[in-house]
Order: sequence, then structure tokens, then C-alpha cells
Amino acid sequence: MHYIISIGTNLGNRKQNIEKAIDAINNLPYTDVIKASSIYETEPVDYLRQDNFYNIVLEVKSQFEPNEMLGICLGIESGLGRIRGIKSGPRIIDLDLIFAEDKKINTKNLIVPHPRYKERNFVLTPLLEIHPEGEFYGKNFQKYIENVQGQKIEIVDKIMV
Ligand code: PH2
Ligand code: MG
Ligand code: MG
Repeated sequence: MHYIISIGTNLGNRKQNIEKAIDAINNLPYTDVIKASSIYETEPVDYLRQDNFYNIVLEVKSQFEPNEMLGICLGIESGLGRIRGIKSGPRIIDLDLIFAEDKKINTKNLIVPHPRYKERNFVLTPLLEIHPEGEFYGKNFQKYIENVQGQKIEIVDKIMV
């Protein structure tokens, strides 16, 4: 299964947090990061009174099923020291499943495609970098970008995968 995973962090050493999360994904069995966007610095959305984020978007190939992948992402967050506070507030690391190929999932714990990705430049712009054709498994996402142009985002770093 090919996944799109969005990672965000705005506490501690943001680049290192992203690198550790990518290492943790690559260390899973039968799982590889096959594409990584640049690292972007982004203005907070939803909850505004917090520091800027570093965000990245990955394409990950894995034999794990979506509900397993969700558990794995939550485990990586805990392993990196995430403590859950205010909703949408500051976090060491957040790993969100945006797409699982063209699957539609709507369960208590997991909604895929991610319910808010269309409103988030910090997902859409990095995703367009790694999928310049503007779609993923037939799903056009590029059309949403014009609505989020107000959200500031800039490339600050690159990562080797
Ligand atoms: N994550 C949120 C809320 N707001 N803003 C930015 N810029 N980047 C994020 O990753 C982010 C956010 C909730 O997950
Ligand atoms: Mg999130
Ligand atoms: Mg999350």
C-alpha cells in the first residue's frame, strides 16, 4: 500500500524531530520512504498562538494496512516524546495519514483521506512537490491549492532519504 504521510513539528529541534520520525518509518519491516518533499517552515493554522511549524510530506510504501499504519504512527509520536495537550496546539511531532492509495476509510479512529487536508497549504504544497502531476491514485488535490494561498509556507531545508 502506498501512503501519503504528513509530518509536523513546532517544539524542540524541528529538523531533528522530522529526521527521527523518518528513521523510525524506514526501520519498520516491509516499509520504505520512497519520496520526501523539502522541509517547509509554515505558519500555524487552526490554533494561531503558537510557533511556526516545520512540515514535510512523505510517500511511504508498506505492507501494513491502514489501521496498522495508524497505530504505528501514534507509536512513533509517543516514542519521540509527544504528550497530547490542546487540540491543534504545539507538538514535538505529529504524523497524519493523508491518503492510503485511493481507499476511503471512515472509522472511529481513522478517516482517510484526511478530513482537513484540502484546507492546509502545509500538506498541499509539499504534496505537489512530490506529485507534480497534481493527483494521487486518481485523486486530484491540486485544485484545492488556490484556496489556501493565504497560508505562508517556505522551503527551509532538504532531507536525504
Ligand atoms: N498541525 C495542526 C494544526 N496546525 N499548522 C501548521 N502550520 N502545521 C501543522 O502541522 C499543523 C498546524 C494539527 O495537526
Ligand atoms: Mg495533524
Ligand atoms: Mg495527528
